[in-house]
Amino acid sequence: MHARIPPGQRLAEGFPVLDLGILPDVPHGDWRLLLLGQVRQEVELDWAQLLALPQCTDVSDFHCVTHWSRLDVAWEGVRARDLIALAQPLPEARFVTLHGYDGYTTNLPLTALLDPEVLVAHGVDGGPLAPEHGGPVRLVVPRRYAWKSAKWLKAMEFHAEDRPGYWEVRGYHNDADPWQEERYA
Ligand SMILES: Nc1nc2c(c(=O)[nH]1)N[C@H]1C(S)=C(S)[C@@H](COP(=O)(O)O)O[C@H]1N2
Ligand SMILES: [Mo]
Repeated sequence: MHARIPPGQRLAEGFPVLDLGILPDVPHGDWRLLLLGQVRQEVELDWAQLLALPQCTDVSDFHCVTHWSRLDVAWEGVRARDLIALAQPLPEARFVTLHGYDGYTTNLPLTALLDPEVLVAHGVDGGPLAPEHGGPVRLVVPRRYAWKSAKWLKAMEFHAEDRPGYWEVRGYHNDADPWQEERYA
């Protein structure tokens, strides 16, 4: 039998909020997403342009490194890979820094973001994404601990080299696979 919850995790009550404690005020009309760095085509996308792209829903589990998990979260948004295709990363662009409007950053290999489960999400569980959960728009990376799922997504920056993000420079594991318990480096 397969365990449903990764080692060291327990089910959360409700949907906890975890972040640096800075709640950026990003009205939908002011929200922009930039794709920049090692790309053929820099992209700047607004709310209407995001909604005009193919939308999808993906149900996945959400695992925070502080030991809570939330199962069967239905995220709604655009596949990250569809956005990345617009920017056409250069062959040397193997890593991505995700930037939030609160100044937060986290890093992932480009290949991790091309997984069809990875969404640039604006909805959750049938409603809009609340500001405290990263609204108007956040990243969702189901196969990694939740600190890789940048809230208030502002930019995706493509690099040749890996650049550790906010928690990664403070001792968190670079890869963050919950099933391997990759919590701290
Ligand atoms: N921009 C931004 N994104 C962030 C964070 C943050 O502080 N700022 N915290 C991360 C952490 S540690 C977790 S566990 C999840 C929590 O998401 P939630 O508040 O929607 O549960 O957001 C992640 N994304
Ligand atoms: Mo977290």
